[in-house]
Amino acid sequence: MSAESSTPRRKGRLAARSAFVVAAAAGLVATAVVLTAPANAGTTLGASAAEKGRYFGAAIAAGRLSDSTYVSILNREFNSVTAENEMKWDATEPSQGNFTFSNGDRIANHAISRGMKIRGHALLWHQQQPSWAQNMSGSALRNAAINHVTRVASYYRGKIHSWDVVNEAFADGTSGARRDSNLQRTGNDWIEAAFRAARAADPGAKLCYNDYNTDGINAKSTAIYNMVRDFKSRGVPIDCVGLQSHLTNGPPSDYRANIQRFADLGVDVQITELDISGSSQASGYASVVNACLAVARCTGITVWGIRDSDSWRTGQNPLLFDASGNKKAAYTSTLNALNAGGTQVSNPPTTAAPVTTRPATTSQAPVTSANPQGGACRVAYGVNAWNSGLTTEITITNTSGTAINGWSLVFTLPSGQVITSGWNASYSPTSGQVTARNVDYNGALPANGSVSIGFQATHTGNTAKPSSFTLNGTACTAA
Ligand code: 9MR
Repeated sequence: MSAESSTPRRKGRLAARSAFVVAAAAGLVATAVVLTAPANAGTTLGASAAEKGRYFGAAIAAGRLSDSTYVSILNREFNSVTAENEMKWDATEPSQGNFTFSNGDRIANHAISRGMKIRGHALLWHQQQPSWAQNMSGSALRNAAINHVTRVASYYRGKIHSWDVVNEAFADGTSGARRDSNLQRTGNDWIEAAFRAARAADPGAKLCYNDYNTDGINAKSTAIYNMVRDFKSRGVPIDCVGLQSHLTNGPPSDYRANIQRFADLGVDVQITELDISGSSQASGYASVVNACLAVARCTGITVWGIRDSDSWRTGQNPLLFDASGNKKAAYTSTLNALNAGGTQVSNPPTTAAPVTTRPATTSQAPVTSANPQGGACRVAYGVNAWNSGLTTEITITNTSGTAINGWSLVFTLPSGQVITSGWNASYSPTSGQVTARNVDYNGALPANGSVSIGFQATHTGNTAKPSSFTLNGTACTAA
């Protein structure tokens, strides 16, 4: 696959790091922790990380969920998962506008049934685009990309702890420039447009920028640092930075300092794709854990696979379990470092919003508004606009005091806006005064219940929000 072709970019850069001595500290600190921890704390990666207010996850493949050795390690050791490939663009939208979530759902359902967090990976990336998107450019591609972000994040709304909204958008080397790609050629603002669309679609998910060769302080990580600082200063929603950490022997000596400088910008840091080849692998894993535990905002670590035989780095044996599922020395050093090091996170990572079978339709937090008593419904809406298009997310709350079965929301679309696609409702007509009707799975709206719907539209310069909402004929208040 294409990513493997770039493997050498990650190799040979990192010299062997000095060995770590963790055993003595492990003995001292673990004793104190056991006093307040659950009975099995410290005996698995997930339980030990949880003692420190963090998660310990693995990238998993839906196709391996029928492998009993694999699943037993997964269920025993990890409290977070990332879909290694199943939530990527090519997997979830194989033809334009047709979304397939079956393999992503296999992973999500497994995680949910076991109480594991889910890292969503990845909404936009120059690789693993479906062929139809590879062949697009300009505003058509921008519209398709934002629609993709909106639809996938909306589908998984409430289930995802953190999304990699944009993956690997910066160039290697010393330029500090954006990577050239079809997405980048749609305009430099494509990353912030993606983050805004993701926030509108799933306000409860942490939104991450994720990249490799950014583990130390270098031109590439500094370019990302500058982007995050700019986003924070302009209110572009970003919550976390993912350091992939595909390493040889161990992390760079300024790994912790790099994590800390991102944390100091007010974002979480997550180690998102950890694997380590080389003869210092075991101490390298301990170094990564120690660095993460030393920074309160480093909220979790994900290894990129379970057994060496599951790794994309074929033949390098970079993971914590051997091909038979046995714990390696790297496993032991990782667990010891988790048990020994670091401090409890004072601001524990946000847990995902409550899970629902159709997350966009039920169990939404009530929407606040200036006048919540003022009508039979209230609506909250957000518009994310770019040069020629926009997405609107509308949350409708039934404030009538009684349950509604079957609803129609009528609103006025600003002139020039034309709806091109929508979700969680049917829209007719596509301009002017529009009626959005419930679809088969979300017609029941209990008293104080909420439903979120949305649409994508083209515009000719007027990006105002829709107005004059009525629900089943009664005016709504708008927040
Ligand atoms: O591990 C993934 C492998 O199975 C896929 O073939 C490959 C496709 O490009 O992507 C691998 O995962 C990559 C991740 O999505 C992003 N960072 C680099 C990872 C390794 O290439």
